[in-house]
Amino acid sequence: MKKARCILLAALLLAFAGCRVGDAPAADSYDPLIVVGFSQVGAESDWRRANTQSMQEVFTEANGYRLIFDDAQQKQEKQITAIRNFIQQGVDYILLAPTTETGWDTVLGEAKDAGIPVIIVDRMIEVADESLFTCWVGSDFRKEGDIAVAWLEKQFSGRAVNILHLQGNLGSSAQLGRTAGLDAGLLKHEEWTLVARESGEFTQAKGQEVMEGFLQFYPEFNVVYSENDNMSYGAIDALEAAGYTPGSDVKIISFDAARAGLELTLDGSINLDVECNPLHGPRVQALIEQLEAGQTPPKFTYVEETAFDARTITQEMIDARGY
Ligand code: GYE
Repeated sequence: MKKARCILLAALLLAFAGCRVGDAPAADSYDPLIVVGFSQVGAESDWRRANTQSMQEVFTEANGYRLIFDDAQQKQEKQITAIRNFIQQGVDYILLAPTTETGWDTVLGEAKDAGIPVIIVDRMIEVADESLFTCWVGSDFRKEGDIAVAWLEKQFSGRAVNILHLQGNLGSSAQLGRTAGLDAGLLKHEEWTLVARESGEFTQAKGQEVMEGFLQFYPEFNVVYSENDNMSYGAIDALEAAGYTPGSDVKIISFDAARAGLELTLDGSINLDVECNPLHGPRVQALIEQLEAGQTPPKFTYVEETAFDARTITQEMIDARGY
């Protein structure tokens, strides 16, 4: 039995011990639910919203859980505060979708001292001591970058590639992996040039703003490598307003494969959308069930992913997806 329930049970027993006949404790003072505190990055993208929804759908009272949800608005300090609050509340599990990879050692040390297992979701963390978290489930972001680069190689086969690069939040695994994939491609191909690179913070508004800035300074490009769909939506708007035809005179590579991203792929504005699956709720639930049963789940679970090419995508493929 986990800590929150133990504390509640102890309180209940004390209440029984001290009360007179007729002083029955409140029926709900023993909490049979598994209490999970989830520190979410924010609500910056379609991916993120689908991820939040997936977690909220699974961690319900009907399923035996009480979910304490915290939106950190893309700020690591807010996540650290949220984790400290979860520790104070004596939750059974802490779920963390981390903003950045580094900076977690102290607060996760506090969770460990309190005996609360920590499950990392989506992005990865870098800590000196890996016993600070129980397990992780998420995507192989470097592999996603490699998929995009392999597509570019095939598409351009030796012709000049001039790339405008919209990065995600700097220091997040999704940014680091997707950028590392592109950097490896740039090293391998001397006919590829990185024209400009800047973070669009994974949002549509910032993606548009950064692309508008690029367009003022860099007229020579034929590829936009945008590290998520929302930035791609913004970039496409900026390109169209400047008279370009995204998907045709500029190839657009995007990541996530959210519904709206796939619709833009179907209509040809995005040329390749590399999948990043946000439906982690059931995966995390399975990990908790294993822990509750006294088993040791795998330390790292990578989700299988694919990519959608504008030339082969169909409406049925879009409809078959849950987000
Ligand atoms: O690609 C982006 C989101 O960490 C995989 O974060 C996630 C990324 C996703 O904001 O849209």
